[in-house]
Amino acid sequence: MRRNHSTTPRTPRILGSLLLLAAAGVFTLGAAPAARAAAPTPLDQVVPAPASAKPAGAPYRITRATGVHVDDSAEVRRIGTYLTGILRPSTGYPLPLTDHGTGGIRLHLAQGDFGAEGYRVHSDPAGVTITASAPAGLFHGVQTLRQLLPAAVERKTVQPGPWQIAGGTVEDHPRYSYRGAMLDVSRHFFTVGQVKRYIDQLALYKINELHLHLSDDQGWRIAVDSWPRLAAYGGSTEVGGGRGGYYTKDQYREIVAYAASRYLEVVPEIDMPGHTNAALASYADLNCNGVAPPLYTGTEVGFSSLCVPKQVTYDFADDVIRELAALTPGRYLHIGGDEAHSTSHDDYVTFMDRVQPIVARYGKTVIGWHQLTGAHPAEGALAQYWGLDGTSATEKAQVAQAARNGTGLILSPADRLYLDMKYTSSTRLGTKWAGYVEVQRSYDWDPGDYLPGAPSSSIRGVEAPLWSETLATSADIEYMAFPRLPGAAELGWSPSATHDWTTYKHRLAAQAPRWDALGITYYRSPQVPWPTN
Ligand code: TNX
Repeated sequence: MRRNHSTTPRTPRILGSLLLLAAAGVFTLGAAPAARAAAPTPLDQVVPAPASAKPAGAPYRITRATGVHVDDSAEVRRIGTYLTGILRPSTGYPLPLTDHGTGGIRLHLAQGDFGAEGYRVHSDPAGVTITASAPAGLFHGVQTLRQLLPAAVERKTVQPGPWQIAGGTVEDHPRYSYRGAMLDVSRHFFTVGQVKRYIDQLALYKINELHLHLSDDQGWRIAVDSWPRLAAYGGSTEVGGGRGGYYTKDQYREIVAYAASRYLEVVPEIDMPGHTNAALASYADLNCNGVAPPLYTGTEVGFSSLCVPKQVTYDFADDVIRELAALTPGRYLHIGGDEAHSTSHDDYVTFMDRVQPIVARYGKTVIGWHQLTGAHPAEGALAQYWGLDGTSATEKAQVAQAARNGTGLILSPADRLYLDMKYTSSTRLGTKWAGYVEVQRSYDWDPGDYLPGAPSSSIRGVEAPLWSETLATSADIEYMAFPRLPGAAELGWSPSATHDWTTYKHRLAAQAPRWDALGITYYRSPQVPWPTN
């Protein structure tokens, strides 16, 4: 009591000050988050990190009066339409698209030092201008603009705003020209709609190559007119015995066109000479013993091989590659070449020596999994490295030697970038043959000095493959891809000087509300400081 007595006289003064502070908004819980939400996203808080971000002056604010001004060009107008397609539903503003006018949002092609994919975003109170020397650069600039706006911009119904873009200038261009993601549509088939959904997610992080693994033991997924049973029969199942499926040529063209509208090149893969049970089951003649095996719905690898001595094998390869090349505006055709455990080494070399020239004959550049470096990679071919820390020094040296001889490399280390690896022992989906790959491990390495002895000029970029033995839905795809995919994108795009896990994890965390708004399922890794509301 006595103690209480002695403090009593002070209480009213303290209470009074507390009330004053509260009135000033300092302790009012509702006011502080609202004030934070209104601050525009700093220019450098984008994934992948931009090459340069210089804040300056006051922000631009998109309002009901804002217009979107595009150059008088069909392609720039299309990018403007894409942008207004994102902004109109959530802002509720009309955002008219015009090929004249000043202020507001402007997309502009100009001569300059931007390269094929670089861009500049300049923002001040009068407007935001995205400038690039090629449409792909404008498109990437639009992705940056998206990320500088509040996450609610991604929603499909009218949101409160305000819609501010921090003042200053972002100047940006990619570190590597090849920034890929692979989707295995063979082990489980994914529909055109599911592939488009993934394409949209890739575009948000400036990925520019979509590698489609179109054939494997468990399913053939692309119509080939000259060998119709490949799709009709070989495509009729998948891992676990589901119905499978395949793309008609028109559906495949639709995927290619949709990817192109998001500035992604599609890299089709027909995996050969192993991983071919679906083809061998469809045509008895392709088998050395002339007997077609049954369709396969398990997950073992390495048991199938095309028949290397038979001429029909090369007639088949020629037909398939010709028809696929005709569907492919892109530069590359991936011929697989991994895990050919049922093909002798000599046969493997013979096969690759005969098939690579077919790819060239139809105007495409070969990509193969890195086992191709154990044969004779064609001039200009790229090898996709999918080894891991534990890969033997001999195998790494073979890849590095090929790189010194001119073979370009795409890096997909399985213990870093395989999106199908489980995050931890309790991840429900995925596999673990390359170990568990948490978000930090996936991000924390440098493609530039990764493979000993490979010249840095041989590194064309990175790719994050997603194998689908355990994945059947878009939610499954997303749970494995997010949050690792944005890290892969950053490895491919951002200068190594910006590469830093301790700052990246905060930028990554800030993407989560955007994924929520887009309905993207993701793994809430304990390594990432996710926002709590
Ligand atoms: C290895 S990576 C494979 C695939 C599997 C994958 C599962 C590569 C070139 N071959 O056949 O789907 O592991 O992670």
